[in-house]
Amino acid sequence: MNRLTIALFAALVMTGACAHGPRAKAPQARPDLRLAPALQTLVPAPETIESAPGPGFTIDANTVVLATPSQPEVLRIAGLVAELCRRSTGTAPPVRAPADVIAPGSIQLRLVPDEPSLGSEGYRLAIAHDAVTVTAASPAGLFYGVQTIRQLLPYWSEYQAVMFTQPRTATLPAVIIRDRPRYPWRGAMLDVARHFFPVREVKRFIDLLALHKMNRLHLHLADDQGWRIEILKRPELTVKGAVSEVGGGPGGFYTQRDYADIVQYAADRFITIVPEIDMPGHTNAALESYAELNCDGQARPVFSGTDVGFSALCVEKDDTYRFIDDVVGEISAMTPGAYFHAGGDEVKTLTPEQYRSFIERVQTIVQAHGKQMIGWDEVAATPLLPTSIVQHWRPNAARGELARAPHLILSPGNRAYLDMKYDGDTALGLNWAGLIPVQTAYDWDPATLLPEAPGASILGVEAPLWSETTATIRDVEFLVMPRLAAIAEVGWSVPAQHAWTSFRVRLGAQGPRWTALGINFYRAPEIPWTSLK
Ligand code: TNX
Repeated sequence: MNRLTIALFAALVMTGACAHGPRAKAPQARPDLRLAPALQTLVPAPETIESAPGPGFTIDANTVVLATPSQPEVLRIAGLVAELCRRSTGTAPPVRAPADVIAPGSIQLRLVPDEPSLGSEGYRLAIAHDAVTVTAASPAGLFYGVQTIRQLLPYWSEYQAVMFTQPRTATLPAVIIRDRPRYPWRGAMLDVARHFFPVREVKRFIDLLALHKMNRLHLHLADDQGWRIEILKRPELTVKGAVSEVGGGPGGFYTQRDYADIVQYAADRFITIVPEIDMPGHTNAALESYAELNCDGQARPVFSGTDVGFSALCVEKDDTYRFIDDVVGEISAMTPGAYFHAGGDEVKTLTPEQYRSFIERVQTIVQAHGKQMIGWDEVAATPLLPTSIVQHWRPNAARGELARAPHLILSPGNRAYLDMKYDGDTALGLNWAGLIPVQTAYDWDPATLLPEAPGASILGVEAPLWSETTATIRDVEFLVMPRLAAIAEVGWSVPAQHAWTSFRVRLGAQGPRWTALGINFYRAPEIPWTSLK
């Protein structure tokens, strides 16, 4: 078998080294050019790909999908495979129970819980002439294997209502892929407070994460401009606190039913929702709704600007902690994931002592409701429980404090902030952390970003989208894509596969797929976008 890495192959394609690059090093193994389409369509890059002999697997009218009927999750994922086949060829293959011998023409999903080498999210995808097998130790691993198959299928498999005049066939290349994520935390954040996004738009955002094997969606559910989640014990939050947004638009909020719908949609794609209620600052919407949360007992007026740092809950009052207990309690009860994000950023009106004792109290409340507390990197100044997580965002945050954090999520503002402009001409977005062209979002290593922090403390990466300048999901998509794909690869792919020359080609190959999905992505001029045929 001819083994090679994506990085090697793409570097060869880019430089033309194979044929005529005088300064190019001789390749170790001769690349098998039949692999080109497979290698160039996968983002994030898998751990290893081996070319397999033979012509690949053709999906046609005889194809069947095999899944064990007693495993409902596997059966559900088999349904996704059948749907992808239908969109690729016009014919949906039946889903059947596997027999003892692998039937020719089958795509089989195999759950092998005692296969330790695959890890809890890894998979093995073997594509041969007569069969395709996805093997994983968990349903999540099978799902990621299916996302890989999806990126190997023609772009038109992203159109939902395909109707071909003649049934087509689609051929998957003969390969063996072994793949698993580098980090367990591969997330994005959507700020639904500065501008509100209805449930169907949040689902669209979730779809982008799923396509890139990301597994956390952090929802920034409250800020100065709006409170976005129904709390039954505190109804004024959504009566008074939800009716505005940046620029004075109507705002909005998720009912608890809406939230459950989002949680389920995400869970179906192996994505954990991480709810955030930012406190003690960024709380004007709460201070509008309940006068007793203010030290002077006066409710605050609605705010639809973009300043930060002016609002704070009254940290000396018991009312405040009763309020926090109600909010954390209801949200935690609705959230199956292990985390509650308590914000903690940009507090300019409290003393360091007030801030520290507030965070310690909140941490205890979060723990009492069975969750791990996450806080923005300002919370690293507070003694934290061993379960607590610090989300690094300020490029100049105190390194010593971060090194002591029990766990870290990396969202460096100058790399991972999806709301920064691409370049000086970008109309949307901010620039306080600098301009972030695609290569800047891509070319960094979580393992060396904070040299003082122990490697084991790093859970992974998260890309936040703050929505001061994005009023619709179309605006969000423009800032997020393609940089979300860059951060996804930083979080998923092993360092040996990390290479800009490879990534930009594979990214360019997403153009037709993203177009078919209707994504309003930024056509970064440095990316060789494949045109739609
Ligand atoms: C800083 S990042 C903030 C947000 C803003 C963002 C804009 C963080 C923890 N706080 O309040 O929306 O910058 O980029």
